[in-house]
Amino acid sequence: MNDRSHALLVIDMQNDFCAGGALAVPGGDALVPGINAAMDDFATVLLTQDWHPAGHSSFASSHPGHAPMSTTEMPYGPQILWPDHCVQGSKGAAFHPDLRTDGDLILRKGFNPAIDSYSAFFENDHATPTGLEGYLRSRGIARLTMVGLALDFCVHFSAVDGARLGFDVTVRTDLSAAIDLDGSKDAAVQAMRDAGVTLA
Ligand code: VGL
Ligand code: ZN
Repeated sequence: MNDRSHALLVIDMQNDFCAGGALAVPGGDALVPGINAAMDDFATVLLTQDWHPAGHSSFASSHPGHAPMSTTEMPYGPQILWPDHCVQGSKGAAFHPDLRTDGDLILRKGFNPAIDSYSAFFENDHATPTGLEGYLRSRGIARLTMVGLALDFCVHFSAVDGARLGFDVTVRTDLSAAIDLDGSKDAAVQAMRDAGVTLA
């Protein structure tokens, strides 16, 4: 493959989502060699990085009395409260040390203190754009293959938003892993299928 209109989007392959991290996704580390190899197949490689300020509103620690993995109501809808993770500049926010980071773009998201951002396209209000759509369109990219973490959160919402925006989206489920909170993996797979995402 060397189709310039087809990009690889590597989502949140960061220490906090890997073994020993604050929000470790089972099987996260094991994806690194396959993702590095997949980068050779694409003319354009983009990476995202979850990038929260300390005290972010998605952290349970910012909501006294709320346990990690509980859900609260935010002005933009329900929000799962996570353990503190991917704090800007921390080791946990850095990419996995073995991940290739020689891609064209690193897109940071989740830096707005008041709004979480699972999707690479929109914050969790589903309205505030990250700018990725414009970047892709201005570079003539129409097809996206997505890999990384977590299948049921950031990959899921990025894939659904990408498909809704008209991109041809494939998720490599062999190069992605799920947190799987209360059936979130099955629900994410269904939502991606319903949105027209190809699961490979
Ligand atoms: C993610 C939960 C919180 C992800 C990011 O990358 O899927 N999940 N922040
Ligand atoms: Zn996050």
